[in-house]
Amino acid sequence: MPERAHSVAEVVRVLRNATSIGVVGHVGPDGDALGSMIALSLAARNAGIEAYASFAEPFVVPEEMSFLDTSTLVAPSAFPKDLDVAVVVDTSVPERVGSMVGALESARCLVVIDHHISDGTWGDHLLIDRTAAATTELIYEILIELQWEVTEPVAAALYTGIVTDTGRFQYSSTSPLTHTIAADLLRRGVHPDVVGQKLFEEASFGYYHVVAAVMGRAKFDRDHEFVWSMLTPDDLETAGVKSHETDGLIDLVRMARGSEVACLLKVKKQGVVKGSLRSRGQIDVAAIASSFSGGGHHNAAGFTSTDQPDDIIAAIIDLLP
Ligand SMILES: [Mn+2]
Repeated sequence: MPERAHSVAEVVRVLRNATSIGVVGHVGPDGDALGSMIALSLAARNAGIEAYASFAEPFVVPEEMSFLDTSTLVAPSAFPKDLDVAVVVDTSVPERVGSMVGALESARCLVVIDHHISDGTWGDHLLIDRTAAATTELIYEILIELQWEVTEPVAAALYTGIVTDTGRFQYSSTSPLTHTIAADLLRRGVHPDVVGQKLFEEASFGYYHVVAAVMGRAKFDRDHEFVWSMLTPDDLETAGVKSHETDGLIDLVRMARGSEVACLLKVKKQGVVKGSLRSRGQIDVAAIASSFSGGGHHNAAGFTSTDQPDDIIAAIIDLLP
């Protein structure tokens, strides 16, 4: 597949003529998904177009992103059907938008904007750019082309996508363009210190106990340069912490010097296990994730499994050199 399927120009043409727009991100939206939804819908509404954003249940905006302008956000049940243009952001597969599929497919036309590896078969118009560090980089490019105003709230949403998906401008996906876009967003009023504090420097006190439990359980297989740990439903319950507050845990698990690959297994109540994988660059963890029907990028990927945690870890170690 080419690095960029279809063009910004094609998406711009569709959006320019839209009479109503609904933007949907993947379930459990991260900063990039939520930032993309908010930025595009808000800029469209400011441009005089009827516009909404939503995502499937659980419909909860993560606390650390609650500083964003959520005025275009509606509950999934209130998301309009038969929109002129529906836009899927930060994923390109129907399975990742959960219950929103029906509403999206009832739109006159479906646009998909994403930066993940994909077969790119869903939607009428696709913009899939694997070189983009964040979907909000693509949204930024589209808004500039459309000449829809990038106000401070729009800029803050775009910046949130970039700063979270690049690990604060650190992952290998970070490009000169990433910084150029970020620079323009600062010029438009984004305060990186304020956004950074909200996104990265606040947690509930209960989170300390979750960190202690997960880090205390970590194992380091030095032969395979593989470090891993597990989060249990009990950890969350005891500490009174919600699952979405634990997105940063993998960044602690992967710190061990001498580790090449890290894995965090989050065991859910129904015996479902969500796995996060990270690589320092030698190993393609997207390939490992795909053996569990998951996906992602070379250095960061994820999957869902109903196997026992020990069996999952054994299967991963089998795939390591
Ligand atoms: Mn993303």
